[in-house]
Amino acid sequence: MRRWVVSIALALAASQAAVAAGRLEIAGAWIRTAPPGAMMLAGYATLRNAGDAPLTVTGADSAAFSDVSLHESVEVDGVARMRALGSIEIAPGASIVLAPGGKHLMLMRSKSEIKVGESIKIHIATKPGDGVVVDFVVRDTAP
Ligand SMILES: [Cu+2]
Repeated sequence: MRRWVVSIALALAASQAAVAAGRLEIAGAWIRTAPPGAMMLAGYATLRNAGDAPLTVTGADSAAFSDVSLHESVEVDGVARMRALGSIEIAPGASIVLAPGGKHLMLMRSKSEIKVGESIKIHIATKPGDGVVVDFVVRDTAP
């Protein structure tokens, strides 16, 4: 009887530890359409840390693209430019919005034609953890 109680307590502790670690939730994931032959596309979503420990988004990858990276649009001397972001830290309970004109996923050289309405899987890598795989829907406008 005693042993059962101990193992149940350990199982509870383990599941609580899993929740305590950073946990990424993604909403409204979409990819903006671009003219045929475009070398790059951009992906947008809201990334929320649903855990109670800090979480770092370290990058992203997808079988559908040659390269995926975290970018930010910035204005330098009145000219819109983009710069690569190494990683993004998200505090417990906080959200980061990837949206046109700001942070985004830069999707380089799609391996096949990207069509409106299609869903494309992108893996968002996190530390700690294995990250999450999210379906990004290809759309002309924000959801
Ligand atoms: Cu970019």
